[in-house]
Amino acid sequence: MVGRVRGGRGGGGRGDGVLELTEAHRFANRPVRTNGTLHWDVLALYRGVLDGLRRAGELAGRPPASVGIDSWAVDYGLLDATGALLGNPVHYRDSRTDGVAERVAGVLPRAELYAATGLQELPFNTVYQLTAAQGGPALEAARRLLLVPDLFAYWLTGVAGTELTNASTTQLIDPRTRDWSRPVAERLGIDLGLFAPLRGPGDPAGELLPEVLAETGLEGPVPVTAVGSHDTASAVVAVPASGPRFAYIATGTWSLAGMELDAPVLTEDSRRANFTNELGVDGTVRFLRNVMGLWLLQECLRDWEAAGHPQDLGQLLDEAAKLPLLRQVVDAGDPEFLAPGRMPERIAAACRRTGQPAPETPAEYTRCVVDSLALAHRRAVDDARRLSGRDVDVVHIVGGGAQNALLCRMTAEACGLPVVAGPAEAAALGNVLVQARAAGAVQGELPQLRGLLRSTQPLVRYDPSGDLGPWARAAARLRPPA
Ligand code: LFR
Repeated sequence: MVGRVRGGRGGGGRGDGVLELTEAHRFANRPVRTNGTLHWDVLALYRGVLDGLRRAGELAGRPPASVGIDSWAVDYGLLDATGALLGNPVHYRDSRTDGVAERVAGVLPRAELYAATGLQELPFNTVYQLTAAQGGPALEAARRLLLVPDLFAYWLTGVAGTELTNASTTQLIDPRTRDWSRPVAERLGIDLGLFAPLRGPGDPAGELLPEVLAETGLEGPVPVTAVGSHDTASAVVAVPASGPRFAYIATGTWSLAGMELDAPVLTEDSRRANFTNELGVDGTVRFLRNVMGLWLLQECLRDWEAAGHPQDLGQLLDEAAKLPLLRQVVDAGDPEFLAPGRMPERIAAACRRTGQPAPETPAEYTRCVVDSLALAHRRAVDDARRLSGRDVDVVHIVGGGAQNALLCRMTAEACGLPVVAGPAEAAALGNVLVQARAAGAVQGELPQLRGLLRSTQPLVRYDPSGDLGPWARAAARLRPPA
């Protein structure tokens, strides 16, 4: 993405600012399974980054004023003493972490781990991945561990750092001090010396190396800026909220649903509700729950295509919109849907297990996924309000799902709150805004940056009808009263 940003008069957000994104290059991210392990093809992705930089320079007719990188969280590459990559990073959806959280709980009880790190238990948290890798040759040989966006930044600049918002997803950061939790690392035998020094969004992260300039045809110096390198942290920057009483849902492959807080919530209630306290830009906390997201539908589409029945997503959503509401729902927060493969079959089995008819047609599956996501959004928003003690007047949906009108409408219905949808490219916009601010092109705190979003980005509002009964009844199907 190439961003052009200029703040409005007096610090941005007054309606006369400029914020434009141009897609210079888009590339596929196709995981590869070898020898029974699911990997990220990071060199292919890095190739995509280099091609994107070249294209961005060509489009703009000059080198970028700054480059910033964000990606998904938790995963990492290991480097040896010479800086060479030790094998392809393992995908968080790989089964190597099956049962590991349980083992870790035997060493460090869940309540203690949560009180120290505030992270929801997801099987793929970096701590569990490192525990699974312990004793293996790669970790033995490793001298450096770089989270995925930091790995790309290292290849671009030769400078190794650990960006804080993404570091907070490792389960090794104390969200109160916003620094490493040494006691947790010690108890779990994790060497914090593997991590490069922490840096925060807006910090300088080096300059493009001569070899990168040569490869991309750019003229240096080109600075690289640390952003909210966790894509969700960048997406939350781009939530166009006008006041503090909002919830957000960053939808895409995942739905990350929750609230922005000033301080973490580390209570037992919050742990049991599986709420996370990831760190956000400008000292904020992203208090949210991971919901499976449009992955459920993406995997169904893959399955139908592999079976020789490719489907058109737009058409499926149109048909699904005409089907009856909430005929069947599954628990979209359930880790049973995490791994790839056979998604329609797994959804059908989950329906039958909860005494509901299995969907039959692709449109019925689509309806089931959308309703299930809306129901999970409702639960996450309600839980976030209850656990944080803060009220909510509006739900913002950002990310790719903001373009899915059925999902936005159903989320408004399920939550009984207005939904404001957009921007769809939230992570890219949040990334660019943090860079622009570091470069002095815009000024202000998150409210000013969000003002600039409101005055420049198209947003769509969905108002609820107020009939919450069907949603409460559908929720009870998944969680019958004890
Ligand atoms: C979204 C995301 C989520 C994280 C998951 C795995 O892209 O970054 O926030 O929990 O991917 O890294």
